[in-house]
Amino acid sequence: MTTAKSIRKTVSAVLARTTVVDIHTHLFDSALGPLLLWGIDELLTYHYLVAECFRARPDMEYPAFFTMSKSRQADLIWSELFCKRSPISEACRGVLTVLQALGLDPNEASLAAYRRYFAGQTGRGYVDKVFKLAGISRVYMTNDPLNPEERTAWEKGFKRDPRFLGVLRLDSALMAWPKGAETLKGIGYDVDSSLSGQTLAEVRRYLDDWCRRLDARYMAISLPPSFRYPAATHSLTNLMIKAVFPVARERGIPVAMMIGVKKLVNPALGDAGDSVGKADIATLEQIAGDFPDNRFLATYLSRENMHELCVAARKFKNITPFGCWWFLNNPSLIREITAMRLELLGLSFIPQHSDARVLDQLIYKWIHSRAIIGDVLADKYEDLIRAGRRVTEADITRDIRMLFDGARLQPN
Ligand code: RAT
Ligand code: ZN
Repeated sequence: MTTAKSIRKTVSAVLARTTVVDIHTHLFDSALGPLLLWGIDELLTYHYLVAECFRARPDMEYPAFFTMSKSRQADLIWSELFCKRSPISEACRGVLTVLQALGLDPNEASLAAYRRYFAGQTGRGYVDKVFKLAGISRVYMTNDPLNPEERTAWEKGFKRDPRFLGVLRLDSALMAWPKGAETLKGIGYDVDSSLSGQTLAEVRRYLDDWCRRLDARYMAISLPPSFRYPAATHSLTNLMIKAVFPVARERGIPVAMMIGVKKLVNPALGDAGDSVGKADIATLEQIAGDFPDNRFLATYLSRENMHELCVAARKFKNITPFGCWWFLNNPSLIREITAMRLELLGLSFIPQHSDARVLDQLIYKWIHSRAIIGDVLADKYEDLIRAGRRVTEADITRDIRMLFDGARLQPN
């Protein structure tokens, strides 16, 4: 039996040997070739670090950066954020953790040694290594059939790596309707800019076809803070309730809604130019209540919404909160959000996803998150022991599996 004294050690040992399922990444099966990013240049040009580079170099014009080659950008970011000052931010610290875990010295003045190391790695072998270091068994991709490169690869077909699960991402098709209608038309769906019965039926056919082709385990969309339901005059709301939810229900898969992103508040920053806004939790509550046969994975970008999400999940069993998304994926906030969820929801949520865009990021995102989540869990077990409850290693193993095995994403 575990005592309050040894609990921290036990929790971290159990966490270290439990592999996790990462339910939201932007990674790809290595059979999809160049779509899977990895290596030092990709790590350093992660959009989180691009934004930070402009903090260090406010004198630099945006185009001056974006017209540089990727390796020049990486050199600049290394010099500005890692050499001229201490790499304190979470995104910077992440790069150090990756280098250290790979056995590299994170104190190099230039990137030459790192580039030599990564040049010696090969696709599938490197995936094995990273999964092992990150303690991961499976990752969910973010698949967009409207990306021509991706669509061509799926249409051609390839032998899938069972560790990379498909997720149909909806943003490009549905967000800026009727913009997506043009593209859907171009790939054989008879839609027009209206939301007539015929168009909705064709959107459903698109979703169904591509869920089947990808073997999609859920459908996902990122939504602005202004997203509202009921507001059936809004085309996005209509597409969600009349196309996405019915298809998800028929297929027995969840819909992931990632809410609160204000796209391109600074367009000059590209991927790094999005911001956060507070959304209206009543929308999710009403959706969960009106569509009780659908399952919803939900995360928000604003800290305040994350508290409201816990309350909403207590009211609606078809809501599963997941992850600490993007600007919330920082140690102080992960700690706060995880504690709050354990207190309000017990073990009925998915504590974290990596959002990795670069394979190697899995290493740091999971090393960092495991440490914090382990700490918070240990606090909670200590509280149980203080209240006279016995806690065994087997209990802890069962609970941690429950949090990280992705069972809530299994099809109905
Ligand atoms: O965290 C990020 O990298 C964001 O740019 C987004 O990818 C976000 O996670 C999303 O999936 O929309
Ligand atoms: Zn993402």
